[in-house]
Amino acid sequence: MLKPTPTPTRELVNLDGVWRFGIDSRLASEPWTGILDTPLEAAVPASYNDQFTDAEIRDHVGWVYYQREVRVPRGWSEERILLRFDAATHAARVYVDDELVGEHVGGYTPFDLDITDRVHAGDAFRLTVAVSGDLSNETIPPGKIEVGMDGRRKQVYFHDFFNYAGLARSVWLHSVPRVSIDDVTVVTAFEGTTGSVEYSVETSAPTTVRVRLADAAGRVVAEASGASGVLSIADVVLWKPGAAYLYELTVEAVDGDVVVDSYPLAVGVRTVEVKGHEFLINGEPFYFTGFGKHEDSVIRGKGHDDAYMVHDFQLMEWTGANSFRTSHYPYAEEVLDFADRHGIVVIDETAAVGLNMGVVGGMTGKPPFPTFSDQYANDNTQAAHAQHIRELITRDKNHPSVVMWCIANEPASNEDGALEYFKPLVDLARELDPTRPLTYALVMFATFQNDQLIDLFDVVSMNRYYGWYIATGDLQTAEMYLQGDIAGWIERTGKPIMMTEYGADTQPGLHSVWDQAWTEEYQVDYLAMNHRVFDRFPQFVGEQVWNFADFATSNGIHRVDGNKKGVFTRDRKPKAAAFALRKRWTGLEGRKPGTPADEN
Ligand code: BDP
Repeated sequence: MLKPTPTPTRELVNLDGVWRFGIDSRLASEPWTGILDTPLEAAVPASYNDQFTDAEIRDHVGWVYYQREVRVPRGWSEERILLRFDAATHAARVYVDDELVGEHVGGYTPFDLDITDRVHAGDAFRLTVAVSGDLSNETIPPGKIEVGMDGRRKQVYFHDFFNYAGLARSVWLHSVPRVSIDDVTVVTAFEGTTGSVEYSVETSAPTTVRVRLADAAGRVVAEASGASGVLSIADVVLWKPGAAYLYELTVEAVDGDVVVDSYPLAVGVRTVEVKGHEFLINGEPFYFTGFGKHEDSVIRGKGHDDAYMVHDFQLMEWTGANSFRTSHYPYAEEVLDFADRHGIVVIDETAAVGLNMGVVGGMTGKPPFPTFSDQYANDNTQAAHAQHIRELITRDKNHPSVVMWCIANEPASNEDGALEYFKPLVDLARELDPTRPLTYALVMFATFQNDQLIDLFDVVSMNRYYGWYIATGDLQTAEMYLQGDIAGWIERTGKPIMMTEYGADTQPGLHSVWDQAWTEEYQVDYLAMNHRVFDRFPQFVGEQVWNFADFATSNGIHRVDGNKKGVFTRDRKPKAAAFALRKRWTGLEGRKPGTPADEN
């Protein structure tokens, strides 16, 4: 699905701002049939939960309603008119005046609704959006609604970040021509100094398609006509980690001499490949440094914010990070565009987090009932997961920054049924995108002895907390565990291995000369221990610390004002570990990880 972009043939109106807001329990039965009877207003884009002081709103189970008036530009009478929601977490029903015009399930992928037949150019309409943050065992991510002793419904979930809900990304009204470009796919490669861009274009009706590729200075370097083909670029400049270079592909649908639709796509020419135990970008071994992140900030929750985005990328660059994982859901498209432009490498993860009943069993990893069963991850869950993968890959397939899909975070890959659940999903992902490697982030209790999934995937991504949840405060023992664990995976798989999570909760300002959990020194020493071990294995292809910044979680006695494993605080102040990572990742001290000794 193409991101709405202004072009000579397309226009858009941004609908962000302050909307009328109400929760279902306080509204009349059909809130969309008139002006919402509510004293509340909520900002968009932002999760609604922390905007109010009211606990009933923060922890609301059920639907909330957003409403505003929208005026259709008067010049749009010949156009198709669409509403675009960059995200509605986790489900939405959309009403134009009194009518339901569409629904969407899945909180982190966009959707378009064609409302051409319901609105008129120049006129205003009432837009009402019902959004639900509810999670069940058949949603991605999964959850469960429990009813308490007082009859209150409560959302329970099996992931470690606050279940923020609402309109956390932008909303648009946009125009698309009657005959339009509906999708564009590019696959890039190079041979010596010649690059290639294989493209294919889908249009809403048969029409002539032509494409032209311009370099960063705007010079046209290749042209072609036809809905699919291969463009060749002499003296290609590759998109590289840390050295982004983008061409612009202009796709046009033409009728005789008239351009009926035009759409621009940024294209980075690069290849990605897994070979033996190496992860290759442009044929060269790549070593990931960086973080698992969250879309999370005070007040706006998961609301996208350009200023936070710019600052987060600045901090990543400052620490020497070359990559991050979109843990644990697809991030706003603006984030991927930014990564494309700045040469930051992305592991793009689905929202499939919590497919693991073992987490309920705590450190024993013993599920109260099987994860892959009618009770929990069943056929409907799998169908929702499949649909989510479709929407993710359709949205993000053209981003050069995205080098790998992560299909799930910490699924119960040690349990029976995992293979049957995941095999069709892996097949689907490979069919949708045969070019990128696949991975899943491996939970601690899925070991090289009991994991049932790794053969389906290309890269071993380990989430490991030796020295934190296991061998707490005992880095010597932790080091032995970690060493044995990595060695076991190498022996079993021969695939590239990386650490997608390792971290220690840290309260800034807490200090100790001992190996004392929660202190800034312990976080530094914990990371140093991990790095010592990683550096012993040439098969190791990367390290992404958990987490970039502290973030909000649900209540729990093991969480103090959220998860504190951030290298930065929630308001992005560095803890001591940030300086330690900067030294390692920028090579200020010794050699940068992943660089052969003779390059130092
Ligand atoms: C891992 C999860 C991550 C948690 C982290 C932690 O993947 O979402 O936040 O543990 O416990 O299991 O900090």
